[in-house]
Amino acid sequence: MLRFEAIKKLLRDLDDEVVVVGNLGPTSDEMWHAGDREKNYYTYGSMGLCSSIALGISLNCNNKVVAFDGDGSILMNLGSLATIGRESPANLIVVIWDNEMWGQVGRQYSHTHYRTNLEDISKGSGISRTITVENIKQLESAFSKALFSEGPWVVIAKIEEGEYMPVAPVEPEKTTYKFRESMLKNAKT
Ligand SMILES: Cc1ncc(C[n+]2csc(CCOP(=O)(O)OP(=O)(O)O)c2C)c(N)n1
Ligand SMILES: [Mg+2]
Repeated sequence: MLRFEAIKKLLRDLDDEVVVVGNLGPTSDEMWHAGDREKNYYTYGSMGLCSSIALGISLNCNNKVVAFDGDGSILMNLGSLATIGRESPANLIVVIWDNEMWGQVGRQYSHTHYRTNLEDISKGSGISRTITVENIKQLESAFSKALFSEGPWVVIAKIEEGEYMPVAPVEPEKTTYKFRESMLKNAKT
């Protein structure tokens, strides 16, 4: 499965109120090329922080919040899974795009290519709703189940690395400003 094809499918019919936080680099680029959304939050530069940022957002709003994380980034901040297990927000879905590599910086194999199992680590962190998917059909079915049930969910999506899209023309300050404005429209009181 190619991440860009999968991202296009998952975002195509997604409710406008669902927040999607993108891992740095190609994942955020692909989210933008799939169609920019008010509630997309792109984390350029912030390796390891995608799921942590999504966790923080999920604890402060009633929207469903989705992290589109990467295997390398999650490996750099495994504590984020432990904290997600500890806080257990029902509105959080973490999708880990697992290409078994640090793709953007040279496609070196990551630990998931060897013996590290991120689904087992999620379960060991107290996250009971987990699944590993290998193709788009399985992913769509897991994602829709996660959207319409209580989480937190961790979905490990095994992907092949494809060609990269051009870097998206987004700036961190503008992304944050636009995203904050959009969240304030329906802020918790
Ligand atoms: C703290 C920090 N260390 C290293 C980098 C350089 N870097 C940028 S992307 C990346 C790999 C990310 O891997 P993964 O999350 O699996 O995403 P992929 O590129 O495979 O889509 C690295 C090492 C960085 N941006 N920040
Ligand atoms: Mg990777």
